[in-house]
Amino acid sequence: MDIGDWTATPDLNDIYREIRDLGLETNLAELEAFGFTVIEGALDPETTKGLRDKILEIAEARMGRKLDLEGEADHHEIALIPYLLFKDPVFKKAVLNEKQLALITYLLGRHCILSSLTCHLKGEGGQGLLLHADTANGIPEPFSPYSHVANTNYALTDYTEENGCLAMVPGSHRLHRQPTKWETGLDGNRRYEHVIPIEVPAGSAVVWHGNTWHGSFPRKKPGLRVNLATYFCREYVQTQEAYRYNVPDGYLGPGDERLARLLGADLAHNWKDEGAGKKFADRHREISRSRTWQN
Ligand SMILES: O=C(O)CCC(=O)C(=O)O
Ligand SMILES: [Fe+2]
Repeated sequence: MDIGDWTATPDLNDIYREIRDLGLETNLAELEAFGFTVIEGALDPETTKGLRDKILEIAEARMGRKLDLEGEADHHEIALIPYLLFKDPVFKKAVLNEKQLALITYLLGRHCILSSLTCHLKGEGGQGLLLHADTANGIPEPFSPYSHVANTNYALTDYTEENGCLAMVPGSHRLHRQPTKWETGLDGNRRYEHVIPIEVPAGSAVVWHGNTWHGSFPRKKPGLRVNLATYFCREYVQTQEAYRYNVPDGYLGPGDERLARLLGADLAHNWKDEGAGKKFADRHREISRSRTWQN
């Protein structure tokens, strides 16, 4: 059917049309049905390599030693490499990648913001990252059917279970709760019976609803699994990383309106003596007019 300019779904009309134009309707159906979807080839090979090389360079500087992507034997389990956005222009490309951003916008509305941009750099060993929903940090159960947070996970090395890839529990976004301690395991006799490995080539983007149970498998061989977690939230959720008042001078240029919004430029709250300004009034008007959670 043609999507009209329907007054009941003002933002959804635009987001849906964009998703259709980008050829992502199947991804949208998967996201609704299973709580996650894979966009294969979301990144071209050059960007995938650029992101991976930069992350390794940053990780080496943090750890104070060389890392070996293929043969690394001394980095075990997972190290979080945080606050990547401002470290190189290539990270901006990942955040603004239009396919994943269209699905994130569907889940969180066009006023969503970037919460963090991190790598979970994984070497051999450990128990993996146990199953969890990202809807956390004080958001109470039962979770709402709509997302407060949502995630795009870029595979920057090939994902296989042995390599330590992402783990998902299909359909778990409908459970509206965190897994119990008996439902979090990935390995051996504690492995949760419904978990599946997301085995996809480097350059893929996996997008999921904040309620979906996921984690990542322990790596069973030397070398490194490199990801990029592009984590978004609604405007009322506190971001993990401090962007809003820390955008470097000159970082935003012409055409960067969406990025500015993702970094908190149009947040209405947190005023001082100037009081509630125009942004507050505009947002209030939009919210009272909206009929769907996609606004
Ligand atoms: O290790 C991974 O790729 C999963 C990371 C994760 O749970 C997240 O980014 O929310
Ligand atoms: Fe997570």
